[in-house]
Amino acid sequence: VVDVVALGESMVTFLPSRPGRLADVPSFDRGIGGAESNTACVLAATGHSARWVSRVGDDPFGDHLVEAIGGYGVDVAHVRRDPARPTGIYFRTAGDRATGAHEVAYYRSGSAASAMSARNTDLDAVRAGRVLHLSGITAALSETCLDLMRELTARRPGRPLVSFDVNHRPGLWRDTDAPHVLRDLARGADLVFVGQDEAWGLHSPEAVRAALPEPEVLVVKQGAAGATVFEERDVTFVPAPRVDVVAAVGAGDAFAAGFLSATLRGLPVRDRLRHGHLLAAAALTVPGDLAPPPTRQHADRLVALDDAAWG
Ligand code: KDG
Repeated sequence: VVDVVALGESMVTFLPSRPGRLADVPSFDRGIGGAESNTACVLAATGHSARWVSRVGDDPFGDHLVEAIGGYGVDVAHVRRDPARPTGIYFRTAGDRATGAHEVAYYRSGSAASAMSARNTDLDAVRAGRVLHLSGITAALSETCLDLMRELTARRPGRPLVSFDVNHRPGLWRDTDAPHVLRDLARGADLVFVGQDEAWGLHSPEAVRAALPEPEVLVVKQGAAGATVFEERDVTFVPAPRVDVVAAVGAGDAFAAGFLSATLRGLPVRDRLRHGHLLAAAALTVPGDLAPPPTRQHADRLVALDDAAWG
């Protein structure tokens, strides 16, 4: 059984080769993006079996995504090629170091992945892992993608552990009431990751838990401060290490990978959070979405450092 199956859209990413506004930058470096495949890549890089399920165009960017994500050791056998629709792409700046604010320009509407549906997706392959990792981005792509998300978060016996990263991307939502839709989907998950800044206007982790009691495990990420986990009656806050941020994008995906990896290994809650923080720190300190993570042995040694080292 594969450890983690991640489903979602991935895109070829274009990162400005120098600082500045997107309107001014003359050239870009190519990377890969996609929240769910990022998580799968980090999991594979830390020794887990991971599968990415998606659709891409039958075009060179689709080839690149399948090859690059497969190159991380992720199983891409269930990625479908769509001859009629293109692979999505997007451009983004690294963002302001202090505020994390960055510019994003998506070219993904009508993409191959936006045509994903419960009918054209191999649901058995999607549910074949110990964990199914999803994010709120998919729900914003199209009606058929939203239906697929509802199908996958419906509580049913024998399903894998359903992990849901809220990932509210305001630029992707138009007429729909995104907070409402995302909260409904989160209710159906077993493990939810949500940033305090995207948590329905609520101002404390406790308020988020009160509004979202259903998931067995709720992780509220509090930016540079750290994160709080609610699990049964326990509430655990673990501070994040201080790092010099190069680009925040991809950090949430890496955090989810670290937390999921430690969950699969049955580690205690403090260590699950520390593994999340550690892999997020690796992603925060590179310009692209993905950083080479520490090996599992190395990460275990860092996680075992005493509290003073962890702030
Ligand atoms: O978490 C990183 C993602 O936001 C990025 O890779 C692009 O998936 C993406 C999106 O839809 O914003």
